[in-house]
Amino acid sequence: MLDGFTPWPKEFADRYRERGHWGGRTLGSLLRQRAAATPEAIAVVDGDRRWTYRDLDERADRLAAGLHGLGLASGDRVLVHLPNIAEFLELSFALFRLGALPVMALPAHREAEIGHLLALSEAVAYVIPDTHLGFDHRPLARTVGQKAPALRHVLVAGDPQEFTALASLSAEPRPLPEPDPSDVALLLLSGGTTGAPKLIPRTHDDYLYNAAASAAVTGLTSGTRYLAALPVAHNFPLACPGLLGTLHAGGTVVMCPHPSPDTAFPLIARERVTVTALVPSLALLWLEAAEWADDDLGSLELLQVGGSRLKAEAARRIGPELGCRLQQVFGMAEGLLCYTRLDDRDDLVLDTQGRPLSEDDELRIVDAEDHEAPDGEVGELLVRGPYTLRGYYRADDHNARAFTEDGFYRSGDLVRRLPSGHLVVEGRIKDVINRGGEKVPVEEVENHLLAHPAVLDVAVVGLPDTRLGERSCACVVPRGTPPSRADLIAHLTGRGLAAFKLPDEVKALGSFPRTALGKVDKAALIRQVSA
Ligand code: OOB
Repeated sequence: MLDGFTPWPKEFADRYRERGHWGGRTLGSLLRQRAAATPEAIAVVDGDRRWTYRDLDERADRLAAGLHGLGLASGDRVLVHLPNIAEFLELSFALFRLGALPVMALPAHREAEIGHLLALSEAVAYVIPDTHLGFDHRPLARTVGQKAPALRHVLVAGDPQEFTALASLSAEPRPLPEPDPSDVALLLLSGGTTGAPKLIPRTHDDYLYNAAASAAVTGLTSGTRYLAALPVAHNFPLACPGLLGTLHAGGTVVMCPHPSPDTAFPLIARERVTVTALVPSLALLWLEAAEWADDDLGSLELLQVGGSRLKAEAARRIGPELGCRLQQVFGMAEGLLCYTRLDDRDDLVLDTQGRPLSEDDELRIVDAEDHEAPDGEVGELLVRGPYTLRGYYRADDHNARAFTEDGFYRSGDLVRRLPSGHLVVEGRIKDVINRGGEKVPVEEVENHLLAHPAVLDVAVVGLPDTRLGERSCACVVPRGTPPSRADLIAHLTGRGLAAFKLPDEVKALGSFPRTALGKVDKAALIRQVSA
């Protein structure tokens, strides 16, 4: 068992097996079985390349053999820093079969994050593209490589220069021992918007369940054509249900190099995409673009939106303007996933962030003293279950704070539960501005501001203030002429908002700083507007 991994206690593991959640299969076998069932079906489309299930299966075997020949072994970590290209799947399955663990870095990561991840994981190999969206990854590999004593190989998808070409590693398949399904299969990154990312161990058993159960609630079939628009190393497009869920269902993954409408819309039309996943800011951008774009989006049946709170104003526009159904997803790389269901009433789909995926997800909603909050009240969400971690990788001190004694993960999310079991995410523990003692609920103010015709996107932040402690600042990306503060105040007052919730300041910006996944980076935004 991987050192630095916290397994589930035996009685929980036994229960998850008895209940059929953990099937005792590896992620590598998922592809093996699909390739046996429908070898000629298209598994992945990347530009002009179309790989069948047989192609992908064989490529994964050949690469696994090549990596083995290079000296990579079960339990080794490999930092994967690839964009949305077919090689991502080939490599991931090769590593799953070898029992080596991909560490899923995001394309936007640079020297600080990559250096940190190499040190924390002690990865023996680092896999990069030659260039991606104008950024040459080889100089980055040179720089970080000097400070990573455990690193032995830099593997490059494309022109390797002095490094090793990924394509050169293809070798005659060799028998490899099957990894233990209860052992760690990959390491995901925590999605916090502050601090250095932590590593989240996900086992074959738990991640396969994550993908398969997600594919079921999302209604994926062999006819599914999933557009991978968000960076595929992230949990949402990777397994919620994403790439792995689509392959599990026997569908086709369409790799999208960039999530902008210019790139995504023509691909949706050409490949007859049926489902995709976006973060709210991108969903807004797609809504804007759909007004003038003439690409045929008629094949799109379902748009999943998650990662941060989708404001009701935006949620309402998705059905009519994109011509597809909306599914809200509230998830975390740590595990728990909540989905609105395909047959949920409209008000639940528009106004909630869904209900837990598994009947064995155990949720507690607690007040500041860890006491159960009264029914329907907002509190912090604590969770444990068949696909929620019991500890971050190599993080004993942090784990002592991030988990309760009995193994619940403290999500830091403030939620409220409806009688139907659906959750409404009201913010983060810290996403409240304390304005001289009055608590300004950030999400609520943002939602009202978004309804203003001149507001394309908005983020409300607290800035240090000598008098109030914190004052509120509404950062606005305008649609056309920026609205004045007086405009917005009149709008908010007109909607009946309490005076203390009115922004003390308004700043118009061209765009917001974003995290690697595309969430608004509020820490960076605060630095930017207070500079
Ligand atoms: C997803 O995963 P992470 O790990 O990048 O971020 C998790 C955090 C959650 O704890 C919550 O604070 C926030 O992102 N979040 C949402 C949300 N979905 C995630 N907040 C409000 N509304 C939502 N719908 O972001 C992620 C992982 C799997 C599927 C979907 C998203």
